[in-house]
Parts: sequence; C-alpha cells; structure tokens
Amino acid sequence: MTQSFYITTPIYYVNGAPHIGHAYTSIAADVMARFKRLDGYDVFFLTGTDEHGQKVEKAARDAGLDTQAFTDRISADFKAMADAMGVSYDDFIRTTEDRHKASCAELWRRIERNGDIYLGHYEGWYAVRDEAFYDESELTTRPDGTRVAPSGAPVEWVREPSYFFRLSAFQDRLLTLYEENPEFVAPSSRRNEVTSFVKGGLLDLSISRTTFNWGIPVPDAPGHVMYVWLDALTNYITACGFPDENAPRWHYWPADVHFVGKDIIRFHAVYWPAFLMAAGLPLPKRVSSHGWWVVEGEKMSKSLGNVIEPRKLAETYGLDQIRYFLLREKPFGTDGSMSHPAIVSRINVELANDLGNLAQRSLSLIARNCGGILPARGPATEDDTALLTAAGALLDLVRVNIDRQTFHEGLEEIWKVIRAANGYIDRQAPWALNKTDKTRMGEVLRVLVDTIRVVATLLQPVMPSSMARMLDQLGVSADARTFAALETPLTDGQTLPPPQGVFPRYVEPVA
Ligand code: ME8
Repeated sequence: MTQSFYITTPIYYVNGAPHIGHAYTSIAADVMARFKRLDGYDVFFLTGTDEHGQKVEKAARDAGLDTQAFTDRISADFKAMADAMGVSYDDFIRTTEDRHKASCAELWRRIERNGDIYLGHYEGWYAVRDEAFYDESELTTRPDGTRVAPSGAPVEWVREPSYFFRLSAFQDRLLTLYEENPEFVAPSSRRNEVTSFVKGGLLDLSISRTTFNWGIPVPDAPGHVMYVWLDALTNYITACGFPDENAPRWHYWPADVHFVGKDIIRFHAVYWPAFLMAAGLPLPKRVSSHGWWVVEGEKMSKSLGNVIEPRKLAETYGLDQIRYFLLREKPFGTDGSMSHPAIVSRINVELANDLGNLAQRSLSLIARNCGGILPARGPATEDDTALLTAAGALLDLVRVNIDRQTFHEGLEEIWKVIRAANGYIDRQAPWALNKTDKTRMGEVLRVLVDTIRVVATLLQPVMPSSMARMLDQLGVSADARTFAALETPLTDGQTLPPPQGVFPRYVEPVA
C-alpha cells in the first residue's frame, strides 16, 4: 500500500491581506508536498484560514463590515494567493465551516470527559495581536508606559469567567515526548527553547472567553466561546474527518509535519500535543519552524509601508524564481533578509547562468549538430563517470535535506552537480568535437542531457512550471517525471523539441 504523508501549513488569520511571510510558509510546505508526491507517497497537504477570535473581529469592525462577510472576503484572498503562488494544497479549511465547529465541540467534550477541563476565573494579561495569554514575568514596559509581550504586542488586563485546560498536568508527558522524539521540534535550537519553557513549569491554560462572541460556542456553556488557539489547532484533525474515524481521510492522521513560523512554535509544540494527549488522540510527528524574513534589513510592518505582497513579487521576478529564492537564500530555521539585489543575483547567476545556460548550450548543440535527435551514450570516460555518479547520488542527498527541511542545503547539493556539469561541458568542449569526433560529441551531449534530466526532475517541487518546460525539451514524457522514473533511461534517437531558454536574465526596467 502507498505510504501516506500529511503536511500542513498554519491557517492564516484573516485580519489583513496575505504577505510574503504567509507565502513563505506555504511555499516551503508545498515544496515538501510536491517532493513527497514525486517520491511515491500518498500526500495530503492542508492549508486554510483561521477566522475566529478578537483580532479578526476587531479587523472586521475597523473595516466596517459584518464579521462573516469580512472573513469570506479575506479568506478568498488567501486562497487566491495560494493558487497564484503554485501551492498545491489538497484541501483549504476555514474555521467558520460547520465541519470544523463539530470537530472542535467533540474535541472539547473528549478533553472534558477525561477530567482536564474545569471552570474558573481568568485574571491576567492578554495580547489580542498574538491571541495569547502572558504571565506578568514575560512583560516589559515601553517608555510611554505600555506593557508589551515579548513579541512587542501590547497586552491588556482581562478578567472573566473561563474554562481552563489542565496544562500543568502534562509537563512530564511533554518532556518525555521531546526526549523520546528528538525530531518532534525542529530545528534543534527551537527544541531547546520549547524544552526549557516546559521545564520552567506550565500554568493551566484559559481556553474559553466570555467578553466577545466571535468564536465556536463551548458545548453546554452559554456565553463561552472557545479560545481561538484551541479552535485553530483543531483544524488539523477536522480536515481528516474528525471525529469520524471511518472518514476517508482519517488514515492521514497523525500529521507527518506541521510547518510553522518561529512565533507560533509554543502553540504547536506544547499546547497542541497536550490537547491531543488529553483527548487520547495520536500526536503529530514533527513541528518544523522557520525564521522570519525582513525586507531590505527592516522588519515588515504596515506602518513602515514595506509589507511585501507575494503576488507582486512573482509578477516582477517570476513565480518560480521567487520560490527558488525563498528556499535558497536563507536556512529554513533562521531569519533572513530579502532585497532586490539578492533576488536579482540568484536569478542571474544561479538560474540564468548556471542552470539555464547549461541546458540551453547542451540542447542547442543537439538541435544544431545532431539534427535534434537524442544521441546515445557511448563507453564512459572517467570524466563521464564522475558526473553521472554525482547525478545518480543526488536523489538520496536531496531527500535527506527535504526530510530535515534544510531546503537550502538540498539546493546546494543540486547546484554542486550543475556546477560540475558546467565544468564538464567546458572541458569536453562538444562544440569543438563537432569537427573532430562527432560520435564522441553525441556521447558528451547525452551525458549532459542525462545529468540535466536528474537536476530538472529533482527541482520540480521548487520550480514546477520552469522544470516542466525543461523536461519537455529534454524529451521526458509527462508520465516519466517521478523519482522512480529516473531509473528508466530516455529513448535514444527520439526527436527533441526545439530548445527555448527557460530562465531569462533579470534586466532592470528602464526608468
Ligand atoms: O499565527 N517572515 O497566523 P498568522 C516569515 N492563525 N514568516 C512570517 C512573517 C515574516 N515576516 N510574518 C508572519 C497565525 N509569518 C495563526 C496560526 S495555526 C493553527 C494558527 C508567518 O496569519 C508566521 O511565522 O499570524 C506564521 O507561521 C504564519 O505567517 C501565520 O501567521
């Protein structure tokens, strides 16, 4: 039976337009989803929108719109953004859907039945921007006297009746989870952060609110709506059909990897497994967190006016170019800066020169000197073998990096082979062989085609449409683009379509 693989993105708050941070998480998850599909897995890839809570309610009020109408509009925009960025999700969940309300109500009941929910009174700090409760000890005071959370979000004092989740009872079980599953939180620096947070002691968590009503009602508790993070995290099981364990998608649970930003790791690596333990449900296998993008050295913010709209970026530079940049420019787990010169350099050096020219040079020699017919391999020279061996080893190397979410290292492995192929073409000089040894020229070009084929096949998850075009030109039929298909050689003597450049250089527009 095909092995299943379940990947999620966070569900995004519908309080404003999507920006590049959202696109980044989704594209990284998309690359893994596409990679796993090509590697033979039965993938379920989920994204969607987080629509309840005070923050969204306030944004709707500020926009002068009915809350549901407002969330409908922004959620549709997030979906359009995912489509425009090539995010190949299998389901797009919205937390205002009935299936999700039913799922949350059932999860609540199960936790309650196990004795881990009790009614109390919450009095303390809350940051609407983070939708998070903070302890006094975590706060700092700004010069103007405002109290702020570590994220910089202002906090307000909240006092209301509330249901609590007995989070304090899960400390040991969580620590055992991290210890027995070192892969549960990634990267390891975040794992240490989470472990020390839990070791520091856990307070019970307020999981219902009574001072507003834009949320999922707590079962049999009029006036209480669920804390938005309990509601939001539950989306990952709702989409698998929870609570119906006979649902067609239930077998995908538990998730293989939740992709998250570093700001929301605590919710995913502490609260979420604790909720699931309390409900007696299996735990996700991994929470992989990424760092933040800053723009030209500055934090993105509405007030600085430097918020980057992902679709605009794709329009300016090309979608595949941007997907490549996002994964190549910085390690997944750390922060990184996005700037025009950095994007242009990746496009012109790595895509246009290293890869684009390599393919174009090899294929135009076949078009010109071999009548567009794919030549056969000959007896391998040492130089041929070195390149073909490096290309043959690539799938395993890239797979390891995808599984660890070290995307930039996976791309570097691919680029090592591209650079080796460029060295090879320069040394072998097939254009010169055209006059002296036509057979050997064909053999050299075939080694290059076979190498570029591996590279293009492995790059499909990152740059789907450009690599589809490159594989067309290499004569790889649409049904032979999986990783398993790399085992089957291309048919000698087939006619290749006329080569066309895949990666144009970025040229500054004339002002
Ligand atoms: O947190 N760089 O939603 P959200 C990189 N609804 N990533 C960034 C970023 C930046 N500058 N800014 C934001 C939520 N992000 C919750 C999730 S899941 C059950 C609920 C990333 O719309 C951020 O790190 O605030 C996070 O992973 C994602 O955008 C969601 O942001």
